[in-house]
Amino acid sequence: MITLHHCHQTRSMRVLWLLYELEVEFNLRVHPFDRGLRSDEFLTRSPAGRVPALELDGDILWESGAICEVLCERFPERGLGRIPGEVDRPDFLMWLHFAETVSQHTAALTQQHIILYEDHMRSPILMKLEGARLENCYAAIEGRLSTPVENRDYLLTSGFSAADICVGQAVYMGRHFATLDRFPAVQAWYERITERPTFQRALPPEGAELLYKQEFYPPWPL
Ligand SMILES: N[C@@H](CCC(=O)N[C@@H](CS)C(=O)NCC(=O)O)C(=O)O
Repeated sequence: MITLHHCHQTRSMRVLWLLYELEVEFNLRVHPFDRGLRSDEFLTRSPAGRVPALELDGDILWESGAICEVLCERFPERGLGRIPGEVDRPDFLMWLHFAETVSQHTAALTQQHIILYEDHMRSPILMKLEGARLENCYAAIEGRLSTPVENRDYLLTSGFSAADICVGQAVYMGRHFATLDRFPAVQAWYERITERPTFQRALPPEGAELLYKQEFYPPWPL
């Protein structure tokens, strides 16, 4: 049996989206994004108190990139991974894990804009820097998606994969702090992949407590 430990709008959403794409049965345990993640009970599942954590037939896994790789290998039928020997394997690993490069900047911005709720705690320099570094990541995706390859609709030449899920979800989080206005290829790709019903199912349900209460957090101070 599979159980995903999830907080809305966080990195665990990429595992949730992947599970929906894989069409496998699983239990979903939604946790509030709060100190409960540091409880003794939760730390037995994720030793640094982070989501995602995945229970998989008696094993416990954490780290979203590793979880996505394991799930793609465990359920190969939907073709969302690329196994060793496949031509796109190196690009698959590189792009799937690039999601974390994108997300580290979003995590820093989330801390600055949301977790640190008093102005004197915030750093305008850090916010500006992290916003620029997030946009550098968008530029890398833009470069990839603009590479002249026939039918370059997805990150991999061989088509949609878990790499699009991981990076797409990282962009979903990032868009709360940096828009895609200057990145037309990323914008078109983002719209394409988030139209999928599986992405829509991975969004927080109506009325759920959200991490991002605003759609966009403008650079601070204004
Ligand atoms: N590299 C890890 C990062 C996990 C992570 O930091 N998750 C965040 C949510 S996006 C979290 O659980 N934060 C809780 C906290 O820092 O207290 C992964 O990709 O799974």
